[in-house]
Amino acid sequence: MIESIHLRRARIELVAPFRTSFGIESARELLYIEVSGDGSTGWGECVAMSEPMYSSEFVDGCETMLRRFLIPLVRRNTTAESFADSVRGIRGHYMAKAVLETALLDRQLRSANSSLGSFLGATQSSVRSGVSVGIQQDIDSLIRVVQGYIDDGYLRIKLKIEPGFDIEPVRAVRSTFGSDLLLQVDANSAYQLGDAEHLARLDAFDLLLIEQPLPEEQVASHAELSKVVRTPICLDESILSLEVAREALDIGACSIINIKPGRVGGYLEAKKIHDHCYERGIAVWCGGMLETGIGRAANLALAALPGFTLPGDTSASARYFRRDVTAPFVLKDGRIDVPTGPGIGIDPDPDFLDSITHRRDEIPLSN
Ligand code: OSB
Ligand code: MG
Repeated sequence: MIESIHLRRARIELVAPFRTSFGIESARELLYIEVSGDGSTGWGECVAMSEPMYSSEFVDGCETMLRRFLIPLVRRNTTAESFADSVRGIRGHYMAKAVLETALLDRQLRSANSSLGSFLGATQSSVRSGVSVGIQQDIDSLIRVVQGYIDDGYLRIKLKIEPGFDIEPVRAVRSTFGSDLLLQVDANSAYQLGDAEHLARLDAFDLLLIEQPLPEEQVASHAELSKVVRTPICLDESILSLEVAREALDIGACSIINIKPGRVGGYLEAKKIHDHCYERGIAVWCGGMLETGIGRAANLALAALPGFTLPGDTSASARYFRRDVTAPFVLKDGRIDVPTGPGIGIDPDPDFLDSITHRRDEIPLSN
């Protein structure tokens, strides 16, 4: 039985500013939901960023959604599954739904002494890690940053690109590190279909994939683009549900999917997308949203499912933060262990978390 729900707001500095085609982040605004009952507390971490630049969601908007529409749906006997059913009529707001569903799921799994990995169907005890490299000032800096990550042991490099920082940086990284480096790019929607010939120049560099070249809404344009560009197209922002994933694959808009549980409303939907892709033989990988240890732990459980055949953006804690809110996730031979304890399998350090928290409110349950 659920006894209480708390909403926590915190902020943590990144080790280095992270620049993408949509903006620069130097700190992560955090929203956690804590659901307690039967002696366990379940945790959810909201993936929304402070501004609506990656997607239409943003963290203050998620807080409003949670307070006004989502938390009021929770009863003492609500489960992650019944919550997912009850929010079907609410359009959008996937990141707000996901944080609460995840906290509910974590609590019920902790109470049942079952790990998120075994609940989801994980088949691997550790996962291969890639790293997402922000846009740098110049190519020399980019080469230095990539070298550092390769030295750390990352098994795959993803370069953020935008018009004006694309062909030459990719060429430089490929020629510096050689043809064995697993390399891919992420445009975060920065191009238009008219840029197809330009993007086709990336075909020369043997990339694993191009992630989300065109705007979120332009799913069909990605199918057109894929007739001009030979490099596989992977969708991130566009994939908001199993239905979109199915249709995108049906029309040839992508051949690979980046699954981010927060973007699709939670781990239950993320698993459905994985299962669908697995049946169709479509490769998936687990994306990231600069999560702290709470969100990272849950992503690692998902990334351990058998269809996650490409290294994910599931990097080590040290890639993001000087100190994480949980015990740090570390890279061992390019891999990170999947937590095995009940629920997400890890707890935050209460004193450190409190030290970065600026607000924590109990939200009364409806009955
Ligand atoms: O598009 O994958 C993305 C971070 C924030 C928002 C969107 C994206 C990203 C990343 C970094 O690429 C992923 C990570 O390391 O967590
Ligand atoms: Mg992306």
